[in-house]
Amino acid sequence: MYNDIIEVIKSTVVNYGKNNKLNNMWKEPVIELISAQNRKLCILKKAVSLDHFMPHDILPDAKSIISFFIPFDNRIVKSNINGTKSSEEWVTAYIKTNDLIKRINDDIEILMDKNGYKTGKIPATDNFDEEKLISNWSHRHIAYIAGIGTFGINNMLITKNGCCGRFGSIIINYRLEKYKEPVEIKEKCLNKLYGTCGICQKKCMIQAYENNSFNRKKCYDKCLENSAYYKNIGYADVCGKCLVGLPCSIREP
Ligand code: B12
Ligand code: SF4
Ligand code: SF4
Repeated sequence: MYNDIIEVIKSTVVNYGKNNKLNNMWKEPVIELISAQNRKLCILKKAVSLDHFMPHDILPDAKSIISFFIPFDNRIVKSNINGTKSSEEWVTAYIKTNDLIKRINDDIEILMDKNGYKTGKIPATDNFDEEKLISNWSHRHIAYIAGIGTFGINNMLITKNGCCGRFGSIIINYRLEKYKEPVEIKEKCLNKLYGTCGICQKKCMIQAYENNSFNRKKCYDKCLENSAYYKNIGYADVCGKCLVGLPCSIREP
């Protein structure tokens, strides 16, 4: 079953791209499975908020969490470097990847259903409080716990394929025979490691990272500006200027 889960996610990415003629929009996904009883999950209430769900709040009989990262192709990342607006490619990648994640969730549900198991599905985004701008399910904190990456000073989770891409997570009541032993994942952000770099924060044209704290509201306003500008393509509250042209954009720095 483990292999089937990995295969379903990988093939959904490839087939969705082909069927929608998306010209290699994504690289191969990074996937990890952790136990729904993983002790590290207790950081969620502290690091995110007391309102953060636990796996059993989504699926009462939760046994495992599938965490995955879908990296954008280099072409999408490069397209967003210049200009003050997000590129059309970045906007399209956001819309299509959210839809792809929905498809992956559905395909995993079909696989689980066929084998007599249940699935708890979570959307890629838009599951956040409009006032606090915080979600009750943080995909990247789950990915951090699953060992997929570490947080950069731009808040992004940096994976072995960089930070440009999108995360998803799915809860299932299928238990693996054995989960990977938790390993301490090596810090990837150059600023956290050596006090150097810091390019990401300087890229923000509205100074959302001022005074060592992140101004979510300012950032959201910028994302809404892009969303209004590109409304003919679809809904995309994006920006991403502080993710591109960095040593950690497409690979581990
Ligand atoms: C709400 C939200 C927003 C809000 C608020 C963002 C924010 N930083 O809080 C707004 C609308 C402004 C926004 C903007 C963007 N978002 Co957004 N957003 C979300 C959403 C829905 C929830 C995030 C959340 O609630 N986080 C909880 C808060 C408390 O934590 P945090 O902001 O992540 O900050 C933590 C880290 O910095 C962490 N941290 C730092 N160091 C360390 C070390 C350790 C050990 C630990 C445990 C934690 C830690 O501590 C902070 C608190 O815990 C997620 C989807 C989801 N449901 O997960 C996407 C998501 C986070 N967004 C994403 C992206 C890409 C963006 C944008 C680039 C827009 C774009 N697509 O072009 C910008 C970037 C803004 C930024 N620099 O943070 C991606 C992130 C991809 C990645 N590589 O990490 C996500 C995961 C969507 C997805 N499905 O992939 N977003
Ligand atoms: S650009 Fe540099 S400082 Fe910013 S997150 Fe990446 S490695 Fe860290
Ligand atoms: S996403 Fe844009 S507005 Fe938000 S912090 Fe990054 S560069 Fe600034």
